[in-house]
Amino acid sequence: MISTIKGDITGLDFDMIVNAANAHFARGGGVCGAIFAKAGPELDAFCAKLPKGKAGDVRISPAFGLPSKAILHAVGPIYEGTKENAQALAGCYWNCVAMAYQYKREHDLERLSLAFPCISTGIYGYPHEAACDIAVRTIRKIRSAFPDTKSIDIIFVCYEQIDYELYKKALKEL
Ligand code: AR6
Repeated sequence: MISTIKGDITGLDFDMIVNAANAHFARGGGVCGAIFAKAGPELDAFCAKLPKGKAGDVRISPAFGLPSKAILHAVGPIYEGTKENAQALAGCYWNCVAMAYQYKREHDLERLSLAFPCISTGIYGYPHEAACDIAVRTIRKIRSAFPDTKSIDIIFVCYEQIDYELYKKALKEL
């Protein structure tokens, strides 16, 4: 199942949530700030030990004070309008599904819910429509290349009305 809802990703109970992270995996603003605030200082301590990444990279951490099983920290690209930006954003979605699938297998789970925020569309300035298109296309692509990943339910959690409208439309067209 692929769905979209409007809301705060930290206020709902998903098996895994994705953080729109920075390359240092440090506490930031936006959804990153909200996740760190609710997860608590143990998340700062854990993330401080992670190796620095680049756009497209994803690291996993426990969820600490959040109800989820784990957090995936995806480094979105800072928007400059390049092809590399688009590839890195697609990489975030692809790598998150791949890591969630690996976690699901390791923990012998039948299904797993994976909630994404609209990575890069806030502080990092990615245009909403282009980012939505990349997110939905990448999820479709990995599900068709690796049908077993359909056991992961994808939820696009939109904080802003503009994103919610875009995702509703894109998912209807699937
Ligand atoms: N739940 C869901 N989505 C949210 C929430 C929330 N609680 N709060 C904001 N959003 P942003 P970026 C949406 O700026 O553009 C941080 O400082 C927001 O409306 O959080 O990837 C990091 O540490 C937007 O649609 O992330 C990095 O330095 C989306 O989340 C940098 O910002 C992403 O906006 C990353 O910038």
